[in-house]
Amino acid sequence: MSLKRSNLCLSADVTTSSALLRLADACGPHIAVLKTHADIVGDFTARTAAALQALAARHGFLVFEDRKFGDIGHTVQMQYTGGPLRIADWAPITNAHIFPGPAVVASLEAAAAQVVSAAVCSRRTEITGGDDGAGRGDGGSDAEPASDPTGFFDAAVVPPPAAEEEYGEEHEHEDAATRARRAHLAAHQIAESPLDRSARKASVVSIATTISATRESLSTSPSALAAAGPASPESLAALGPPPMARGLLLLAQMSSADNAFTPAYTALCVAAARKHRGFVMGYVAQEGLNEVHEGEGEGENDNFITMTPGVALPPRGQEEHGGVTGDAQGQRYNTPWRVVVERGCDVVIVGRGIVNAEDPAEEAQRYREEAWTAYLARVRAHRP
Ligand code: 5BU
Repeated sequence: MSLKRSNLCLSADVTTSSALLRLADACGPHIAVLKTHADIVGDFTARTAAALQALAARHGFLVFEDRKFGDIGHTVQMQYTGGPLRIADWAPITNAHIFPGPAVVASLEAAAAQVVSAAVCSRRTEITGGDDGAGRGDGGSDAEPASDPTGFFDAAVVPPPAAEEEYGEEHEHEDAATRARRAHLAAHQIAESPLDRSARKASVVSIATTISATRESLSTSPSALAAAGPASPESLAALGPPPMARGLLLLAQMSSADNAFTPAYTALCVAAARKHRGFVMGYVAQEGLNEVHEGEGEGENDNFITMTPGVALPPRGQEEHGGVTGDAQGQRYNTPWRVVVERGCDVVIVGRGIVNAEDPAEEAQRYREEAWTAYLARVRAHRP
């Protein structure tokens, strides 16, 4: 965030892969996070995910799949790691409700740990084995995406012909990542998806299993910032690809009118977050929920990030007419200043305000400036 001077999350609520990738590429320089609803993208495949990861590494943003898990632990594990979307493979951030009980958090955490360790382990195996992936992953930029986002599919993930020829239906020809993934699926009794099978048939080498390994750093913690100051190609390159880590946001409050979230429920979310500080990175909420204790020995301070949807600015040039208050379907909007300075939120989530703009990149820049100005104002006033 500080490197890019951005606390903006773009909610890329579009229905095709090409629109998603085009938006991600155009707005990428202005955003810290890109939020997806993969299940509204009609042609979302592992290729879309891989292309998204390539863009995330190139522009230095994190991908947040707004899946809103809410089921028993066993089911959410399968939804997170399997099915047609394989969210855990490509989304460093996702979110969950805790209305089924706090076990949902522990279950997602265990699934994430397994996916991360399988990917890191398989990648290490590949590197040790000296495959052509050496030098990728940790800051590498193999298969540099083409400038046309729709062309990313081919450039980013389709392996060279030699690999295609080697690749067949037989499992013994699988690469290490695929074997690890298969073992993981077997351990969870999750069937290989049709997407996998067709991908294998099409000789696109284990896309779903190696995406993370090739597009995320093997490190599970962020690189130290190599440079301060505005983002530049050099400083972003020094940052490297996103670390191979997974984090969870708890849905503690919602933006929609007359929702059923009560203060008592929000308090349960805070309690669950505190029990899982290594996995829960924060909340989707309408206000900051951190408790900071003055002085030593007063208990562990909270350091959770608050990401806030329901944010919109008045149309450019019409600022004096006041803000947009909502849509016709219960959404309620606040300005970046209101949520960041007055309510203590950290990251503003903006969807239609940017997506429907004539020039989404220009509008993203406007939101970014407003939100970052508000963030600096709050931080400089030493407010939590
Ligand atoms: P909008 O176009 O800026 O209204 O989109 C907001 C996005 O944030 C959209 O993807 C919602 O699903 C998401 N959202 C929300 O609007 N309010 C909430 O409380 C939560 C998520 Br949680």
